[in-house]
Amino acid sequence: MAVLDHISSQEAMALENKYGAQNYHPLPVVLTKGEGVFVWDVEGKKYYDFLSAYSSLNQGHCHPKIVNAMTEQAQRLTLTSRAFYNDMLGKYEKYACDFFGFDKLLPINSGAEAVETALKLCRKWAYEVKGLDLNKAEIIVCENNFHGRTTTIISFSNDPIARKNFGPYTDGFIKIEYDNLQALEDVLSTNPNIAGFLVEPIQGEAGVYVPSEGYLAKAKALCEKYNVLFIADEVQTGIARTGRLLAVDHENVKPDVLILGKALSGGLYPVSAVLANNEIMNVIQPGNHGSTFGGNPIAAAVAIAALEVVKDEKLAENADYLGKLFRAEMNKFIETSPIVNKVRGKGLLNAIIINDDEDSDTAWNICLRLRDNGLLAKPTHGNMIRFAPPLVMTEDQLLDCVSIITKTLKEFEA
Ligand code: IF1
Repeated sequence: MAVLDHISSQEAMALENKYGAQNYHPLPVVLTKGEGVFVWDVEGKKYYDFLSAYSSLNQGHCHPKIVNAMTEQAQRLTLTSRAFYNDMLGKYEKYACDFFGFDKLLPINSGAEAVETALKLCRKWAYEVKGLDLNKAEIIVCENNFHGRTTTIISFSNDPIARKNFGPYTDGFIKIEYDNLQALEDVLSTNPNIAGFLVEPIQGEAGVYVPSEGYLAKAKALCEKYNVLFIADEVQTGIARTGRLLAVDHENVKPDVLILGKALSGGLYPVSAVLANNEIMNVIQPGNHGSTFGGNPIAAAVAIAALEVVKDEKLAENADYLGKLFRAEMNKFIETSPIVNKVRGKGLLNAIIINDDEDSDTAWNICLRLRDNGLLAKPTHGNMIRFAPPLVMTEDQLLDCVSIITKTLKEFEA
């Protein structure tokens, strides 16, 4: 079998199952093509993508402007490493700094790497600027966080599947309840070694858990009071997903350290970044941190194009508008149906809570049926289904999706 020969869904899944490490449990559907809000499987069936690669494809699949930027750059210069300058990185850094309102950007690849970058930056700042005693710095994180899968990041996860048997774990993290300002102030006011507070503006993996209004702004104010860095992980919530450019923009919060990934490339390439102002970022000096591919010319070209699309196509405004419509339509349905308890979210990052046990397979079965009915979504934690379509969706398409979803849910009412 030549690599480019056409294969069936069954064959493709069998190959992954036999030759791939079994670190995922994908929904059984094999995709071969994507365009805008749609994907096609190898048998030619068309689906709405209602996951967007976990909010990476905010600009839609294969956005022509981003594809052009990528292919043009790929034919000119792909990688220099940071041993040399290249003519794209500085342009991108300036563009992104202006776009998000920071002095400096540190380019890296995956979301987890960007989180690691922020943690290192925070610790170094704590010793060199704040003046903590060496190796005493602690960073506050939240229960049920998801920040990636490196050894340090899973050290402060409380998901047993993500962390069990991967020890020993990295020290220096204190876990508090999410959306609990008192818990935050209790630690800040009693522990003088706190360097930073790492937080997701909306907890994605935890089931699109939106904190109380004012939580982020008040948490930021507490961080300021105790001279602690407010580190926002906007890997999933950023880049227009929640109806603002950043989810912290809903509360006019400016993080000290901003972490971006996923849709920073529009889903074409692993591109992530950490942004901060000079007072913080300047603690990083040559040799302290980096990556062979971080800041490569393709990543730079792709990220500029991806951000231009967000602005030119008013994706934040569209996500805001369609998100309100989606929740309103789902709430109408919930009033008439026992199968769904709740819809929650912001912009086009939403989840529905299925009326069944957390360890039931109802949500999984609903996702299989959604697939049969032409829409792809994935359960998060047993009884929840995350809905995060590309932000380039039209109102007609969204309403079409609502009817697929409600029709499918009705099939489970009995
Ligand atoms: C997987 C979840 C989403 C993230 C935040 C950092 C990262 C992520 C807030 C790391 C990644 C992904 C990874 C993906 C599943 C997914 C996910 F369900 F696990 F939580 F999106 F909701 N910060 N989230 O959400 O970024 O290193 O992956 O580029 O398959 O593990 P990464």
